[in-house]
Amino acid sequence: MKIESITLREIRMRLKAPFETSFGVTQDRRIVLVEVIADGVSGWGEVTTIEAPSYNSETTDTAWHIISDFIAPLLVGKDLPNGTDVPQLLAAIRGHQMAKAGIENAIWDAEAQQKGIPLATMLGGTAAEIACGVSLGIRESPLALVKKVEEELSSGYQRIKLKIKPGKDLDFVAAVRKQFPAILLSVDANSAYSLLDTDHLRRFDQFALLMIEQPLEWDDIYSHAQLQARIRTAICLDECIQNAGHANAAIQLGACRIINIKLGRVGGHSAARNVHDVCRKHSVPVWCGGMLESGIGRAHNIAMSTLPGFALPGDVSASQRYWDQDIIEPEVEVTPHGTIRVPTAPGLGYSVNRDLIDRLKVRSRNWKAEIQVGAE
Ligand code: OSB
Ligand code: MG
Repeated sequence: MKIESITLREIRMRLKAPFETSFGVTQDRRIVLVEVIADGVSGWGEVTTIEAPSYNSETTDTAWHIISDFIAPLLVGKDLPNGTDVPQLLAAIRGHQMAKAGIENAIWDAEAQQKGIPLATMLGGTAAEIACGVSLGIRESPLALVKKVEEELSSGYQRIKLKIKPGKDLDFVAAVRKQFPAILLSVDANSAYSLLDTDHLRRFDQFALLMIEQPLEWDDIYSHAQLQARIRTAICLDECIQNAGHANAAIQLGACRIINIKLGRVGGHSAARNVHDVCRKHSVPVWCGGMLESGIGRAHNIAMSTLPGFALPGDVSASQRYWDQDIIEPEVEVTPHGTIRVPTAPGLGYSVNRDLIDRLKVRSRNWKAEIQVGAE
């Protein structure tokens, strides 16, 4: 597969409603899309950074910089046997997994289209539909949160995740659990607590939660092992797991019982599959996390979620929960029983709405392979 051209486009998309986590409020997304043309076929990827370095260390602008100044010049014109070769080529670039994933995933899409098979199949996925949950931002009151949960449950979602932060936690979870005693319920703290809060965090044990996601520091696996030994609720790691080695360390240390896999956070489909395989070997269930993606990132998440270790409902939900109009067609829809049917067309299996992308675009940059002219 010859990488003939790479195009970066930054688009702006406004979420239907602000999304509040322990690290801040997001409404206006700045999303970098990657289009790779390989052997005449166009593949798409999304860089899943948020705008500020408050989830991990990457941002929309760091990804633009790393792809522009290092990744695109390195890859354009290269002839790669397949997408699995990309991590090796990019190994000299430390970190910046989300930037790398945007590119690698676009190459996977192009390759699957060339082979005429769905990306899910090429990754080794088997599921024809995937189970969906929702991630709900922090609300002003427990009552407002209960109403929102009710609405999502009536749309069919199989698991509800509540964002929490100190001061907006136990009362909110208690109200939801009281109203819905039997649902699959989890919480996500995005690193808002420390080990000094162990007694406080133990109080979540009373709610029979499926998991508590990333309660402690974003890069501290060891503290999570100490916490997991002291609470009953299963810890799920998100931010801490940036590669398969981290997943292995976390499992060996007893730092978590569940792992959330995000394509961007671990650096693309190859790395995600490695994390998945480590977890599966140790019978640790995984699920697909979300980063408020546009349809392109969402479509990659759907393909990845078809792997057999994805045993729990993910944060992959309908386009309409986020956007007035998504950039893929058809938009991602959720069935009344809370699943997404995996598309069967080659590659990502959705078509990309180029006109809409053009309208949402605020900057773009292109690299083309030098055309070989005949021998002198
Ligand atoms: O921690 O899972 C997270 C959004 C932005 C940054 C981090 C997270 C999230 C979400 C949203 O939970 C999941 C989604 O609906 O895309
Ligand atoms: Mg999370």
